[in-house]
Amino acid sequence: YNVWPIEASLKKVSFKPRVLTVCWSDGRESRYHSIWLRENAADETTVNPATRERILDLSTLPSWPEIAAADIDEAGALCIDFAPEGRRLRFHPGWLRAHDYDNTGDPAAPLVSVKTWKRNSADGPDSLDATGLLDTEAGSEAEEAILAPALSSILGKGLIRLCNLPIKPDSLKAIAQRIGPVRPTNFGMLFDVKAKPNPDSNAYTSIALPPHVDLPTREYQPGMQMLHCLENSVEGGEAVMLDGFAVAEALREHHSEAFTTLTRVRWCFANTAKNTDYVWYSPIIRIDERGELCEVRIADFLRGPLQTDFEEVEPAYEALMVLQKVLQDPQFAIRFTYQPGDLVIFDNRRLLHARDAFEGTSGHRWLQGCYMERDEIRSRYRMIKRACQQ
Ligand code: AKG
Repeated sequence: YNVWPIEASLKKVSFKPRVLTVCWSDGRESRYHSIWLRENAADETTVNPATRERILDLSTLPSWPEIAAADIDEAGALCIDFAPEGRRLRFHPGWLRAHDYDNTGDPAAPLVSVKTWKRNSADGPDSLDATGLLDTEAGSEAEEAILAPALSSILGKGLIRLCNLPIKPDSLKAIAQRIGPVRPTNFGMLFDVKAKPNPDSNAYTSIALPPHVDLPTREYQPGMQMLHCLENSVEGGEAVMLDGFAVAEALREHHSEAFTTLTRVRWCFANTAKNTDYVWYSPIIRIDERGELCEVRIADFLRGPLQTDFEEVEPAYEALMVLQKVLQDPQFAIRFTYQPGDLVIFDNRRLLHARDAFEGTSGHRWLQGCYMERDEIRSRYRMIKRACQQ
């Protein structure tokens, strides 16, 4: 936790009561506010050493924290005497440098740069051999050698196909847990995608499924989905996957009015079954405050009746149909046939998945699936990177 790479050493420190300036060995100068430094100290009055969570409430300090003295100690760390507390606190130079306000780049930028792709993109989605993943020791280099590139692909391209995993029913749980906790839903911890009697989802039939995300009917639709093939001997049932962000970017570029309408109008997504009644309202494309894409919510078979201003209804449907046409453009979709032992892991708030109809009597098709949050992928990826630095 306290190990931060030291890019440069501290050379000189100067201060005013509320601002501290340091000069680094490579000539850079960094400024920090006293209140920011006080809040971010790592001592045990500020952070609980057991949990590494903050326990300091700034408003309980006698007054605004100010700097009474500052120097660089023999180990090269910055030491500050804070007034009026009279507390001397120490700051690791690597940490200070890593958190310099002037560091270039957005601290909240994605861990891996997002690369949208189409069917013929040179840098399209990857397949990886995951033979032996479950035989590796958890946290070992052998496990991380498989997980690191897989997680990087998921973060950057939204999708990875892992091959040669066990074809044992329920082994998905152990595989998923190598990354992080699974998100259970009303379909269970794991769900079985196979044609079954009395299906409670179109996925559990043999009909074709259009490009969709799963569970758009939830306020927070799962960030990740995993589909693990246990059997596939049917005619048909080819898997289809599209990068929903590539589709949204194409709309933004070529059909800007439709794009804007899709980011504005809230559609209803509903799934009313015998024992559950899930409903949520959301735009089909969501962008953040900087205009970056953050999610798509597309699933025609789970859209409920639109209720919006009278004047919005026709433009909303026009935009929807532009989207539906673009989704059919073959330049976006990749296709593949699941092999037993394949596991696809994809960002369910970015990627769209679909399948062709299959002939239910010609053989068996059985996928097991589960959900997970994007946070788990990011956390696991950071942990692997952290292990590499130590
Ligand atoms: C789902 O479970 O949401 C599916 O779309 C299943 C996909 C497939 O059967 O290939």
